[in-house]
Amino acid sequence: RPILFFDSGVGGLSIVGPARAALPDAPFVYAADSAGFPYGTKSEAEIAARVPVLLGRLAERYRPRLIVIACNTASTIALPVVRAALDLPVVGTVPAIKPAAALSVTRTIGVLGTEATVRQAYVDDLAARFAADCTVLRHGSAALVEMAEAKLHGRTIAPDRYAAVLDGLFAQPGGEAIDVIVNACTHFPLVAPELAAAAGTRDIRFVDGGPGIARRIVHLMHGESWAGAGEGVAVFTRLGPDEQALAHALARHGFTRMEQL
Ligand code: DGN
Repeated sequence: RPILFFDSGVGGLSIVGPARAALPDAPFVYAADSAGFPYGTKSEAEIAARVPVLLGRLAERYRPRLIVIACNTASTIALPVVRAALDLPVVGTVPAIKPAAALSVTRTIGVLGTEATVRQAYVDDLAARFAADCTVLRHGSAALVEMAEAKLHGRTIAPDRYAAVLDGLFAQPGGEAIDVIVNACTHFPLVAPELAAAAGTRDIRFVDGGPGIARRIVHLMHGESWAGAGEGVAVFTRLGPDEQALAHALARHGFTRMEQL
């Protein structure tokens, strides 16, 4: 039985990377709600209604041992509803504010996510619990999600568009002092080199939830063994030419079969 990863688009691949490195023999299913993409501009009610239904159907079809919601937007909004609806372990992805607070020297942290994620009370709670002595500035960017998707489709994006996204943090009052940025959307580590280049001469460290989630998965899967060789299936809620165009990027992550839900 596989480990199932879920995101609205290709962002969850940034979680799959470290997870696969930690558990190379485990079979993985990657599920993308391409018909519902993007989540960042949807309402809380829409996301809370949509995600548990899709995960229920996916759980029925693929019988996973574990579900990883590899999407900050869906996790910060729908994690409790999903856990209540499903009878299997569910790991969520939430903004890596705790590791960011451990790293920040200036005690000023930037949180870069979708518009939906950055306005969640969940983020206030994380900031209050783990970064109480820090200034936590937030910026929601739908554009950066689209840019990461475009990159995986093999399209080129002008570098100044990345700089414009980061300015959404740096241009805020106090933003000049930011020394750590939380990539609080799973799409964003996919454009890590572009973001680092856009930060220019600023000394910024970027953190995300991937490594922590990989450790959590290893912990939950402790003692499980797999006979196979880590085969991967990618499943989409809509499987058109746009999704087919991702075949290369998916194959690089070990997903060699594509299916429609
Ligand atoms: N990758 C998702 C996240 O981590 O929030 C959301 C992307 C989107 O659908 N806008």
